[in-house]
Parts: sequence; C-alpha cells; structure tokens
Amino acid sequence: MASFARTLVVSMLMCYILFINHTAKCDNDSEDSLFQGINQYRTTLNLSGLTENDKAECLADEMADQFKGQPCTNTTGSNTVQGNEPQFANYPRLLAKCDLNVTNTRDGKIMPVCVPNLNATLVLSNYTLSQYSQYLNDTAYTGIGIGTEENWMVVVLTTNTSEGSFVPANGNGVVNFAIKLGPVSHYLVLLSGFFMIL
Ligand SMILES: *[C@@H]1O[C@H](CO)[C@@H](O)[C@H](O)[C@H]1NC(C)=O
Ligand SMILES: *[C@@H]1O[C@H](CO)[C@@H](O)[C@H](O)[C@H]1NC(C)=O
Ligand SMILES: *[C@@H]1O[C@H](CO)[C@@H](O)[C@H](O)[C@H]1NC(C)=O
Ligand SMILES: *[C@@H]1O[C@H](CO)[C@@H](O)[C@H](O)[C@H]1NC(C)=O
Ligand SMILES: *[C@@H]1O[C@H](CO)[C@@H](O)[C@H](O)[C@H]1NC(C)=O
Ligand SMILES: *[C@@H]1O[C@H](CO)[C@@H](O)[C@H](O)[C@H]1NC(C)=O
Ligand SMILES: *[C@@H]1O[C@H](CO)[C@@H](O)[C@H](O)[C@H]1NC(C)=O
Ligand SMILES: CC(=O)N[C@H]1CO[C@H](CO)[C@@H](O)[C@@H]1O
Repeated sequence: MASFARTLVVSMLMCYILFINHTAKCDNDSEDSLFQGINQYRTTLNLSGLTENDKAECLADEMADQFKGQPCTNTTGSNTVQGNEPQFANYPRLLAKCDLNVTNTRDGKIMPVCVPNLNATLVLSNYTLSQYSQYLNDTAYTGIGIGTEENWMVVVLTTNTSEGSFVPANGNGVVNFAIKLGPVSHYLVLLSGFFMIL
C-alpha cells in the first residue's frame, strides 16, 4: 500500500514537471514570435529594438492572469476605447508581487490583446495596426515584457527613466536573483519532495 502511494505521488510529480515544461514552452513560442515581430516593426520605423525586462515580464504575466476567462469581444484588448481600460482593484498587489510600485512603473504602458488561439499574425497586427502602434513607434520606450494566458497576451513597455524603468529603487540585487531563479526553485521544491518520499 505504501509503495502504491509512493508510485502515485511520483507519477503525479512527473506529470507536474512535464506540465510546467509544456506550458512554459507554449507561452514562450507565442511570446517569442511577438517579441521578434515587434522589434522588426521597430526596425522598419528606424527605432532601436526593445530589450527584455524581467520585471515587466512578471507584471505582464500577472496582468494576463487577471484577464483569464474573459472572452474576446469588440470592446476588449486592442479594441478598448481609450478611457474605458479595465481597472483592477488589486493592481498595487500585482505590482508588489513583482517587487514594483507605482513610482517606478508610472511611465510604463500596459497593452492587452485578445486573439483566439493566439494566431501569431493577428496578435502582431493587433499591436502594429491598432491604437497601440503609437506606443511601439515611440523612442521613449526601451524595454518590454510579455505575458500570456489563454487567448490573452499582455505587453508591458518600459522606459529608461526612473519613473518607468521597472527597476526597484532600492536596487535590491538579492530579490532580483530570487526572481531569476524562479523556475529553478520549482524544480528544487519538486526534487526535495521527490527525495523525501523515497
Ligand atoms: C531610416 O534611416 C535611414 C538612414 O538613416 C534613412 O535613409 C531612411 O529614410 C529612414 N527611414 C525611415 C522610415 O525613417
Ligand atoms: C460590437 O459588437 C456588437 C454585437 O456583437 C455590435 O452591436 C456593435 O456594433 C459592435 N461595435 C463595434 C464598435 O464594432
Ligand atoms: C485583433 O484580433 C482580432 C481577433 O481577436 C481580429 O479580429 C482583429 O482583426 C485584430 N485586429 C487587428 C488590428 O489586427
Ligand atoms: C491566422 O489568421 C490569419 C488571418 O485571419 C489566417 O490567414 C491564418 O490562416 C491564421 N493562422 C492560423 C495558424 O490559424
Ligand atoms: C511614427 O512616428 C513618427 C514621428 O512621430 C511619425 O512621423 C511616423 O509617421 C510614425 N509612423 C507610424 C507608422 O505610425
Ligand atoms: C534613454 O533612451 C533614449 C532613446 O533610446 C536615449 O536617447 C537616451 O540616451 C537613453 N538614456 C539613458 C539614460 O540611457
Ligand atoms: C516605491 O518604492 C521605492 C523604493 O523601492 C520607495 O522609495 C517609494 O517610496 C515607493 N513608492 C510608493 C508609492 O510606495
Ligand atoms: C520571450 C522569451 O521568453 N523568449 C525566450 C524563449 O526561450 C528561448 C530559449 O529557449 C530564449 O532564448 C528566449 O529568450
């Protein structure tokens, strides 16, 4: 009986590991292709490419999570009428989760789109051929983070000024390090669980 329980737990852990790898990969494909598409667009406008920003990516992930379960309509995502952007009461908490606050994110720009199955062509055109294009065509923005959830994709643009750098003002390197290690610590927790039951 004990060995059955052990086998069950081990196979559940295996599924979990595979599942994490799988979703990470799916997200990465759509995010990567959008990242490249946006920078190609910037090149055609004679602007320098945007560099990846870990904190912006963290916030983009958190924001995408907020849209989970919401359907695509003609008033969501890139169709949102300016002034009617969705407001999230827990926004300060989402910022805090990413070790950010309003001071260092004020000049950033959050741009959600909703595209069934994240069709890569439509995702890119939802940025380059919509109201969002004016922000991509802006030298003020220098960094980018991309998050995905279901049919939702969220781009967060950052600046190189202190109000939009998405760099914690206290410059706490330890926190940065911990977040970079995020995926690895998943495995460490899993591994220690693995050894505990053996
Ligand atoms: C981009 O820059 C090049 C050289 O600096 C110039 O010849 C070209 O007209 C520019 N294109 C646009 C779209 O500004
Ligand atoms: C959005 O869709 C609804 C019905 O689905 C339609 O009545 C409305 O005119 C559409 N609005 C725009 C701006 O396309
Ligand atoms: C944005 O994506 C939607 C699909 O949700 C599509 O119908 C629409 O044409 C796209 N808009 C642009 C400007 O590409
Ligand atoms: C993505 O959308 C475009 C335009 O609607 C369509 O031509 C293309 O076949 C779609 N691609 C996929 C993989 O569904
Ligand atoms: C990008 O911005 C420049 C300067 O504001 C403007 O001249 C140009 O028409 C814009 N291009 C597009 C495609 O929006
Ligand atoms: C910020 O970015 C702008 C535009 O890319 C550049 O001209 C400026 O030198 C940058 N400033 C710093 C402090 O990196
Ligand atoms: C944001 O964080 C910085 C330190 O990282 C702090 O100096 C600043 O007061 C904070 N701003 C708010 C509004 O909490
Ligand atoms: C946008 C993004 O996260 N892209 C990453 C996808 O994964 C490859 C490696 O597998 C990285 O090099 C990219 O930076």
